[in-house]
Amino acid sequence: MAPGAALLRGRALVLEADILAALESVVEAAPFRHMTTPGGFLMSAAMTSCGTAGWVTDRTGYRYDRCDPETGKPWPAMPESFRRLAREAAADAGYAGFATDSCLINRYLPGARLSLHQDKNERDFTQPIVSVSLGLPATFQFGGAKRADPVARYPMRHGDIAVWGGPSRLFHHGVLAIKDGEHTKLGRQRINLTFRAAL
Ligand code: MD6
Ligand code: FE
Repeated sequence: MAPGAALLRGRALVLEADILAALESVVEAAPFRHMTTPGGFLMSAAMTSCGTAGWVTDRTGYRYDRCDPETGKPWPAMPESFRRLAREAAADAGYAGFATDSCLINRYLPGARLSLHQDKNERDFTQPIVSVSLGLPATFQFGGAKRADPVARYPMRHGDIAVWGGPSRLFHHGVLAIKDGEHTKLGRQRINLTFRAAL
């Protein structure tokens, strides 16, 4: 995709059953919610997290928090299958020893999107981002260091994993509006797992 970035087609499928079962228990403990951006907009993707830290946004800004603001309790623990998939995919992309402490889980219903942004709330930019696509297909946008840089589009299907780090760690990325459809395992939604080393 770019220097330091790789697209691993179907890479999550080896752990598919474990990942889908673990996803269900995480979402039961910390349900999806629509969060508000600092600018006051409701995000069209619903989110939750697991791991030591969860990504949150509200009127005061974007940050990582050890507790779910909805419950005041720690986020659900990172399932072992999640941790393993993130570590193995990162290694495949050239980032051995990726130790994730945070998985942001996004749920996109048809029509939901994510505008072009950088992931820059993490403490350690030497660690990559590992992004797992599940369910309905999506078009992933991957640009450059500057917002105005040219943007390439990649179709992301169930089981595909994008990894970006090193020279592309702070590159802009986003997701175009999800088209309606029905996925055999996940129904009418796209789920994205984004693993980070946050704290
Ligand atoms: C995706 N998600 O859903 C990529 N980044 O394919 C993200 O890049 C992302 O959903 C930061 C915060 C929330 C996100
Ligand atoms: Fe992002």
